Amino acid sequence: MASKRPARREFLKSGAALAGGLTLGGAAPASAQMPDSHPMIKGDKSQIPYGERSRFVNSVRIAHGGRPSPDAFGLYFHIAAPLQDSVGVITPSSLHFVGTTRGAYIPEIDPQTHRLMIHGMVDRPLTFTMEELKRLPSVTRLHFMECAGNRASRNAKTVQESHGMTSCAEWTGVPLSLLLKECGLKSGAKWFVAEGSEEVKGASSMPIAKAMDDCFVAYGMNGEPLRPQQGFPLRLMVPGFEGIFHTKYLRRIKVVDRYYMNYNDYGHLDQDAKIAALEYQIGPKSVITFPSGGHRLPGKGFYEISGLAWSGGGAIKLVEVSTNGGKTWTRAEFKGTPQRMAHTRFGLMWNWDGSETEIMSRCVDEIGQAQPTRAQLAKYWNKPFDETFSVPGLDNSVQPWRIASDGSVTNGNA
Ligand SMILES: Nc1nc2c(c(=O)[nH]1)N[C@H]1C(S)=C(S)[C@@H](COP(=O)(O)O)O[C@H]1N2
Ligand SMILES: [Mo]
Repeated sequence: MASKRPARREFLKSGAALAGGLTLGGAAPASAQMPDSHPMIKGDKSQIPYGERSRFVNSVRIAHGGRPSPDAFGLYFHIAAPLQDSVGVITPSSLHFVGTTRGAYIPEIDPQTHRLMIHGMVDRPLTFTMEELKRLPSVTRLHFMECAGNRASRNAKTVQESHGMTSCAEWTGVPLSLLLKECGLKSGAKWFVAEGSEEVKGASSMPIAKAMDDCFVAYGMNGEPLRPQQGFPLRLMVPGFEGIFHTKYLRRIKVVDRYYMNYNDYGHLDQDAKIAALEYQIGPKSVITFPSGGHRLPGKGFYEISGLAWSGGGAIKLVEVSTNGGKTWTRAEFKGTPQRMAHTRFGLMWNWDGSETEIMSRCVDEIGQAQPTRAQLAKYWNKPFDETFSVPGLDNSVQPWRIASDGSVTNGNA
């Protein structure tokens, strides 16, 4: 493993910088020129109650996996976030990915009438109004969420198509442990199940230990109430666990003594114990978001490679980037302090010499789990590593991006 920390001075000396500046090749900035002034945005007064982004910014979500969304029945399925345009670690609420279990729709819920019931193996079954929940001590945390289908693939053309089913937001709510203590857990209470308010509802059984550790019922997202697509007025947060556990429109939590099979278990959890065990906690994963599939580098010279890393196992400890197809790896720089079970932004200064190459990232989390390559995963699953290979269960493999000499970027797995 050839890993070294890039020394800034060394980097600048190595020819990336000339005459005190970074070499930007064909895209070099002009010398000092007075920038234009501009008229006001038309209809700007309408933005007083609620602001909108500039009409020059047009990054949007897309239907995931080629499935039309909404479909012929008007139902919404999975929608992917535009990671290729992302900066920092917070996904704006309007661009957060959307995961809906088969045939789900967005229920319109009046928070005044919404209730959360906690029952089952508890001493005092309780029902909370939203007002009551908001009076309780809260937590505010940055957490990623990721759907099971999110993965490096041969077919994806962009990082939005391959990895757009993950997002990261700041969530606010009440610790589930506090609510469960209020109800009083009976001895023998080992699992819990959560139920949403639409017609297709419910998450698979989750261990009580997770509930008492870091689950919370969230009513806030990115500084405002949850958006309807994210579960307004209340959702369950199960940090680091697969997206499907984060029950939206949360109305009921039942404490039970054994694993309960419910709707989500059929056709989702695998019969194979080896696969099923891996369905809970998201493995360490990283992906380069710039440059990535569909981007085009205007010419050789300096670029900051930028990407995201996350793990259900805790905070990201290390991200390494290779700019030569995996031959050597360099430690990337963190932008800000990595948070537990949250997206971490990384960057690496890179001077592209204009020749064809492949770039990729890999990461390690705080408990030492390392992100595998596809070849390593094929070996783990004892499958031939060829065009037919797909990862059973969750797939956290390395995503390579191929850079052609004309600067165009394509999927290295294709
Ligand atoms: N009530 C309810 N909760 C749900 C779902 C759903 O369809 N209904 N989808 C689940 C799935 S599969 C995922 S990946 C996450 C996605 O959360 P998001 O739409 O806020 O990104 O919500 C989960 N919680
Ligand atoms: Mo999902």
